[in-house]
Amino acid sequence: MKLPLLALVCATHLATTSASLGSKKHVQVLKRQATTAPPPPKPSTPTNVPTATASGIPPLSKITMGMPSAPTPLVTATFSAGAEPPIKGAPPLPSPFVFMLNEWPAQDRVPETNTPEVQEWMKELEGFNIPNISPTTDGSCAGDIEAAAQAAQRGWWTCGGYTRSTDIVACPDKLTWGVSFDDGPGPYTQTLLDYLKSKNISSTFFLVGSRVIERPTVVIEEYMAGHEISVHTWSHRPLTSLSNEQIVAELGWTRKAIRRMIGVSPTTMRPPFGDIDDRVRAISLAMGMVPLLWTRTPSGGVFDTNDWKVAAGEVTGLQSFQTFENIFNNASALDNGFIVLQHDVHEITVDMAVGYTLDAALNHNPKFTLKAIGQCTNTPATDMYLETTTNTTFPYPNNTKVDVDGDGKAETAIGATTSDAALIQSSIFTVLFGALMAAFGSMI
Ligand SMILES: *[C@@H]1O[C@H](CO)[C@@H](O)[C@H](O)[C@H]1NC(C)=O
Ligand SMILES: *[C@@H]1O[C@H](CO)[C@@H](O)[C@H](O)[C@H]1NC(C)=O
Ligand SMILES: *[C@@H]1O[C@H](CO)[C@@H](O)[C@H](O)[C@H]1NC(C)=O
Ligand SMILES: CC(=O)N[C@H]1CO[C@H](CO)[C@@H](O)[C@@H]1O
Ligand SMILES: [Zn+2]
Repeated sequence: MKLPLLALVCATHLATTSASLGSKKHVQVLKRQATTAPPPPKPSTPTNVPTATASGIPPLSKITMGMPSAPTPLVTATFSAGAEPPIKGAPPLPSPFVFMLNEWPAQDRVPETNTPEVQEWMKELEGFNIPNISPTTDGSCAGDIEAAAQAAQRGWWTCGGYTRSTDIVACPDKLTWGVSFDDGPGPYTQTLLDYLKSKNISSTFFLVGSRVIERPTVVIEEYMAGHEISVHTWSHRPLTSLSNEQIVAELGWTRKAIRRMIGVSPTTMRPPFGDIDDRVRAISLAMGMVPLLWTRTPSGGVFDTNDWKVAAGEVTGLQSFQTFENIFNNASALDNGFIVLQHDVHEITVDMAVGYTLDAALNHNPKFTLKAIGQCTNTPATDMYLETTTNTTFPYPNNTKVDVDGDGKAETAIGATTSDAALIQSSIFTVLFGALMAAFGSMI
């Protein structure tokens, strides 16, 4: 359906423009970080400064862009082809991956869409009502005022925090943290895996296809250690800015790369920057991938640890740690659990997690339970992959339609009664976090 143009920019959009600028900055920072000098450190006043418990991690005050690198960690576990994965019914591990240049799209670029693979994956959209929503200019509110004005109808998360009943945005149980790491595998992911193992913590890993083909053994170790594997696109672009074919290509190639390494295809995905709308949702769901976001408030507040801003030289390690503490404080007051954005692609963000933030979470009072997102949402491990799921509604089956265009009229039984209520505006977060994100905003 064609969306009507709105003359007025809704209040929610105005309130959240600064948050979207944050994610826009993220895009730019990722591109220029190799050449740009860090700005002078901003003042910070952390309440308590911990010392790292893990060995080899610098003091928090030294964790900042440009810090000296530690040696790249060595692989600590190897798994042979044919090894049995920890997921019931999963196929044995595939043969070792051999990279062939002509078998994969160029890294970190939106894959070409005129390829047989993408044309094949496009067939997965048949029978689905993919809303006719125009791509946004660049995935930011400020970059596309017209799209921002339609954010509510588009169900655009970036620009107002709009979610639908099919999105997973929190863990249901109070004081439960759904742990996840994005953008890897990176050169220091191994350090994180060793730490998670030593503390018996499971995480969800949102993998970038361009990284998957670089570090297949790390992907295998993540999976074999019982962590959850999810799709985080091929080139990490804001998906709302891409065409249907490009979104299919981004998801399809990443799913294919993951399956090549571990033999299974994730039933979940996380859009880069959280940039999702009803068109992106519909395509993801049609391809059998349920969107997993992170906890966010309609006033623009996000449970974003800012760890990526440390790697980009925008905030210090101390400031990011303070952000964590604030998230923990506020999460403690929630009636449900929470999902926080963290990254494992940079050495700095791994140091933050391994040296400080995971420890702070484990020692938190009141006590937090740390689980991977599938675990915290009581999703059986087998449901996390297409090859092993026995659930007829997760991911949503091909002939099931949900209210993907967000006009309040669900096209199917699933979501028919819940789609309207699913707007985060009407969720409990509204009341709880009304004032919170103003505080976050001023820190960034
Ligand atoms: C989805 O359903 C349509 C129409 O029933 C069908 O043409 C298409 O092949 C199905 N796709 C998958 C992946 O099953
Ligand atoms: C590790 O955690 C799982 C729950 O995630 C629990 O069942 C198991 O007993 C724990 N193992 C150890 C050694 O603590
Ligand atoms: C299947 O997944 C849905 C979530 O979509 C969940 O509510 C339901 O309990 C699951 N069913 C089984 C049998 O695990
Ligand atoms: C209830 C609670 O813990 N509120 C905290 C949320 O985080 C802000 C900082 O962003 C603190 O000032 C509040 O105390
Ligand atoms: Zn990301």
